[in-house]
Amino acid sequence: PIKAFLFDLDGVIVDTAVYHYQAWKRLANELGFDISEEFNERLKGVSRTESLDIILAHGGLTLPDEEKLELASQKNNWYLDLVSRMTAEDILPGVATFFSQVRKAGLQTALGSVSKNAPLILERIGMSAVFDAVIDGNKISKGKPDPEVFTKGAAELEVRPAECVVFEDAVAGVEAGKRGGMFVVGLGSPEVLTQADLVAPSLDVLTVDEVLAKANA
Ligand code: B16
Ligand code: MG
Repeated sequence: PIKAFLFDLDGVIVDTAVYHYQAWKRLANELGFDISEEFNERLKGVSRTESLDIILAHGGLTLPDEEKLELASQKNNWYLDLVSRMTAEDILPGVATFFSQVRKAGLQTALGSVSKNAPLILERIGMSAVFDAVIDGNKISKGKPDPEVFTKGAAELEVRPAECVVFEDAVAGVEAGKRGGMFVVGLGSPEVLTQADLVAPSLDVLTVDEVLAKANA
């Protein structure tokens, strides 16, 4: 039976995906090209350095590592500027209700984010003490679609992968959960999140009972 729920951060708990997109777009524009929202899907759940590599390849640019470090830190500064203005009001609709159901059901929770800024974001939105385990970009060596971020979460909670449900909005994150041997709830569109076991537009339209019924079936 399912014992734990593992949550992605960006796009599941808060909509920082929009901030990442704005900051990357600004960087691309300064480098003389543009990125679209559709292209941005490829960056979701992917680490900062890998995202930059994907963007530079898209713009047909090859740059020395030194310069790449500088660009990545420039992007992060713009991103942090947006994050610093976040409050609990930025928590996505349905998250609070869903978490109270999670607690009532006696399930354990972990955060599974490849973002190095995850602890800061949790603090901004007042959710630092909500998760039983927090796995973020500072604790892992491989980003999504590698399952590391979720298998580490399961290990820290002392549950088996088959006892976990992953909640993800990104193609790479859904793949990570599946490769980790977990039941994956995709939050977004079924045409994009084709590998997910169950897809809903957001946590707002899901109940814990409904998820448990499907994951335990
Ligand atoms: P940072 P998640 C991911 O977070 C984002 O989806 C992805 O767009 C971002 O590049 C990555 O974190 C790294 O973030 O630059 O803050 O370390 O979806 O795994 O919560
Ligand atoms: Mg995400």
